[in-house]
Formats: sequence, C-alpha cells, structure tokens
Amino acid sequence: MLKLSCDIIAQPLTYIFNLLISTGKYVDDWKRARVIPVYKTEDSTKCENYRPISILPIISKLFEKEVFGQLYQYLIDNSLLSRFQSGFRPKHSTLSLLLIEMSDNWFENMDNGEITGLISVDIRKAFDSIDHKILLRKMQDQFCVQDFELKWFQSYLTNGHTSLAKEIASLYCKLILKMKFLFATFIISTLVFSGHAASYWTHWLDRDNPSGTGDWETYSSFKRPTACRPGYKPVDANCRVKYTNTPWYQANEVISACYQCTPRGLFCTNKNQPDRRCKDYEIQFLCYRPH
Ligand SMILES: [Ca+2]
Repeated sequence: MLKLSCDIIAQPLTYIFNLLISTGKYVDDWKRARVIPVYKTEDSTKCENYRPISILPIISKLFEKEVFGQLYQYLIDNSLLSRFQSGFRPKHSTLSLLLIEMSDNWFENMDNGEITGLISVDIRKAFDSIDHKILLRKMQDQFCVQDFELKWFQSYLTNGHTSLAKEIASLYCKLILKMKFLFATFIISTLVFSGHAASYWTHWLDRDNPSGTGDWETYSSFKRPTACRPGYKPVDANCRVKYTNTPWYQANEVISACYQCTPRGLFCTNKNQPDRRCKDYEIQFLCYRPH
C-alpha cells in the first residue's frame, strides 16, 4: 500500500523523518514490535532454542533503512571501517577476513619458524549483550556524534526498542564507528524538500597558522565575527591545505579525531605529526538557519 501511495505519502514522510532527525527524537510507537518465536534447532521444548523475530511498523523500517544507508555510506566514503571488519558488509565474508589477515599472519609466522595459536570465540546472543550507554558514550567520545544526532540515537535505543535497534547497535560496535554527522545530510535534505534553502557556504577561511600548538580552524575559534552569520549554525565543512586544492584527508597528517573537518571545524596538532609540524589548513562552513 505504501508503494502504491508513494506519490502522495513520500513528501510528508520525508518531512517527518527529517523533523525527527533534526530534533533528535524517535517515535516510541515505532519501537513497539510484535515478537514471534521462530524455532532454531535442537530441543523444541526449550525457549533458548527459539529466536525472537520482531515485526516492527513498516514506517519505522523505512526510517531505519534511510538512516542506515546514509550512515553506512558515510563510513565507506570516509574509510572509517576497519579493513578487518567483514561482518555486516556487502562483498565481505569470513573468507575475506581469513584471506586478508589471518592467513597472512600464519604464513608470516611459518616463514619465521613460529607457532600460530588461534582462539575462536562465539559470543552467545551478542546483540542482546550490547550496553547502550557504553555504545552511546563511545559514539560521542570517539566518533564525535554530538547534539541532535546523539539524541536521536539515544531516543532510538531507549524505551524498549528491540531487535532492529540491537542489530544497528551491534553494527556500530563492530564497525568501529567513527561518525561524521549525518545531520548535515539530513538538514540539506530537509531544505531541499521543504523548498526554502536557508543555507550558504562561507568563503575559505584561515584563522590560524601552525606556528603554535597547531593549526586551529575550529568553529568555536572564529569569534568576532563568527564564521557563520548570527542566527546560522554550521552543519558541514570543507577543509584543504592552504593555497592548494589538496583536501585535508590527502595531506597525510594525523588530524584530531573530533575535528576531522566536521561542523566543529578542523584541528591539527603539531606534536602528532612525524615532522612535528602541521600544514596550514583553511576551511569553509555550510551555514544553516534553523526555522
Ligand atoms: Ca590555517
């Protein structure tokens, strides 16, 4: 029915999805699932041999799919996934993991006349054992998920969300998520769909040079004037080495994790570089005026 009515329902749904993302909320009713036990194996009289299948509202699945798609693309685009992460990824399998890493190590050990030991662990009910508080803290501290994005995931993962929440949570844990904001994408989507694009890119800005502790092109360091006009806030950023067209990520420097050219800006620390000196970066922000 949704497919048949997509011409009518797509736009209001898009509005609702974007509104939820931009306000950091998830609808509690969409977390309510009809759970059906599906028999797995062995003794059918024991509960532990049944796998719970949750049937969630179709709208919530659409929403989750959209978020997941953008998140996953972001991870791929920014090379944030470990090359050893094979689970939950297209074109990856246990075989690829075996070929990439393990066999390589084994052959190397054999060449060196060393013995190889292997411990294999199967974590029972791995999805159920994920601590959401730890997960969210990790997302915030290590992967720079902040503000409304973090609130959205908090809302999503709390108050009884069942299997799909656990699946996506487990994915985060396993993928070593490092998340640049989805928010910019969603905001842009919102603007496109709502038809009044209250946003603009700033000129290239260079506030600092790396003569001190490093090159500070963080948003908060732009004061009087701020990088975005009053009433606007940064939702995305581009960064490059000054006087060049070299993007920051091609400069081969170690950039602070939470400031890898996000709306918070870019910060390069001199002491983290092999030559103890950062390149000079410049930045431009996408400024957005909330409704
Ligand atoms: Ca600079």
